[in-house]
Amino acid sequence: MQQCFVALGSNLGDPLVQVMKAVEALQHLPDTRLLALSSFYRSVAIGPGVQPDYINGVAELDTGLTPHQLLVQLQQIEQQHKRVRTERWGPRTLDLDILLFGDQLLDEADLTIPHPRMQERNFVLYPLLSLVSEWQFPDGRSLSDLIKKCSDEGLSLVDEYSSPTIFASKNKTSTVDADLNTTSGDAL
Ligand code: A4P
Ligand code: MG
Repeated sequence: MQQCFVALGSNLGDPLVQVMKAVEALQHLPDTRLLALSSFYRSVAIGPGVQPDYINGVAELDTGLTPHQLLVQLQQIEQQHKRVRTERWGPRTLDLDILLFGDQLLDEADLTIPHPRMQERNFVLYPLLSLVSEWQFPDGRSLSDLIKKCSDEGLSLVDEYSSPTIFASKNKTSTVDADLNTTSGDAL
């Protein structure tokens, strides 16, 4: 099993509902447990034109899938949310990106890990920091160093999800089902 982190983002439809439905779908991935959910942030969109704000967060998983198997599963969840791919960085109902997969480094046509743009994005780094106080990247940089250089401008915490939610411990064998409407901030 590998510890991995998946970024969730949405800025079309009802973004908070979309990401919470995606969290439910993550709980049903094969050979995978949802360990924790970060604080969630509203963030100003980076991309072309005028776009609605995003809702962004990070999920921590424990998975027996390979990185490519996980990517296929995440793309299926995106499709179930009627994601239409138009222009790069265009608005989307749901975006699920693999940020980190254990200490693996991948640079393939369809999959780069760590996610190539995560180190400069406040809407990724701040939610991640709510889950892990420190992380060493393969290039030697640390999460705490990156955060020091990364402004939180354009980010605001979502009230209902301002603290991380713990679903299961890495050492347990079964997943605890948490009620997403009531667990914000409550460790199980
Ligand atoms: N791909 C390669 N590596 C990965 C990975 N680690 N995880 C490939 C997931 N996919 C990965 O992705 C394009 C291709 O990237 C996939 O087919 C996969 O094989 P996509 O989801 O179809 O397209 P995209 O997300 O528009 O492209 P890209 O370049 O991944 O965009 P980013 O960098 O994810 O940026 N602003 C705010 N505030 N919040 C956001 O969440 N997100 C984006 C998307 C732009 N602006 C944003 C946000
Ligand atoms: Mg993506």
